[in-house]
Amino acid sequence: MGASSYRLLDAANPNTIDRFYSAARRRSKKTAPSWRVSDGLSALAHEPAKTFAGKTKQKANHNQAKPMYTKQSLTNMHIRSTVIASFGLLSALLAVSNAAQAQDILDRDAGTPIVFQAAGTTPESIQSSVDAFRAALGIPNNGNNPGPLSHGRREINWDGGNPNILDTTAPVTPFNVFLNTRGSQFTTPGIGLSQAPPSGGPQGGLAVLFSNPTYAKTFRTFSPSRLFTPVRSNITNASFFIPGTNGTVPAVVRGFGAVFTDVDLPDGKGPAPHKGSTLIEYLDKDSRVLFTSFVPASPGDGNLSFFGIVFGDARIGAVRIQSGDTAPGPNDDKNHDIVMMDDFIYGEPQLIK
Ligand SMILES: [Ca+2]
Ligand SMILES: [Ca+2]
Repeated sequence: MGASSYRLLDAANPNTIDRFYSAARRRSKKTAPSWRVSDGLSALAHEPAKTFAGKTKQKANHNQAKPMYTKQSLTNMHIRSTVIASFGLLSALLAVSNAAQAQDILDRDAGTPIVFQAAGTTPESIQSSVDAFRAALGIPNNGNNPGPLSHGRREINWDGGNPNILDTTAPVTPFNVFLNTRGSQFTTPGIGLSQAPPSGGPQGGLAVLFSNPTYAKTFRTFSPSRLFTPVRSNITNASFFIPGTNGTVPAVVRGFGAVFTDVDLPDGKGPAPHKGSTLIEYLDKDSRVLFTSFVPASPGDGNLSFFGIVFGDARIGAVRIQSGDTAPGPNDDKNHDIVMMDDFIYGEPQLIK
């Protein structure tokens, strides 16, 4: 695919977009067809790009953009403490929605995961939470080593091992770049998944991929210099395999966490429960929902969020992520919370018993 095919949302080429999109949908496979879809998810998954109306983003609660959890609170935090814990209005609203969900979906046989979450204006705002999550998953980072391995974790930062790599990769699904080396496969009901810097590089980054120059400032990386995103969808599915088997041996992991940029909702306003825009759903090997949570928000451009959970044993077979309430393309404004993803961190894939 050439660079021109990145310009998928270019309104000047609707026929090309539709043809590409149709072909992509015929190719795409769902890894867990029995996923229980939360309100509105399916409707959002294929939301078409809208025109860029140039609306001014509502800078809600700029001053509230700060870490939602202290380092201390991250230690031994589990579902029920997350439900109970509240540090200010944002956390209180999150807790309310978490409480309702936890009551509804928590599988009593699934164990109680430790929850790690943070949000704020800078990478430092979430760093301690990410590091605590890494430690809980295990040491070492197993890199590209073949499995099965008994300990450690895997990480993907989308950066190609070098912050100077600024290429925008063509959207593809399934995304198999790390299938053999790190035991994870990603799919989307959209056209595909791409790695890109917010702007710049040979293909222009997200600003060109989505034909929206405002994206250069809307998003920021946690690990320089690239982010990860579905194209023509806000849904990313992850499944796991034993590294070194090229996807032939399915696996389960103890935990999974992801970094997000520019999660604006919930913004602390409005009646509770106030729905978030960004959601992670964890499923077992039989596609039963183990746990679901919104990702904490930090309103304002380019802020960062992290959410991850760790179970006592490897029982997560798949993860479904809704990043933002709308597929990328429109301006990030009061009507659209556009969100990009950065680092994925997960437990060492284990054989399914
Ligand atoms: Ca990165
Ligand atoms: Ca946003």
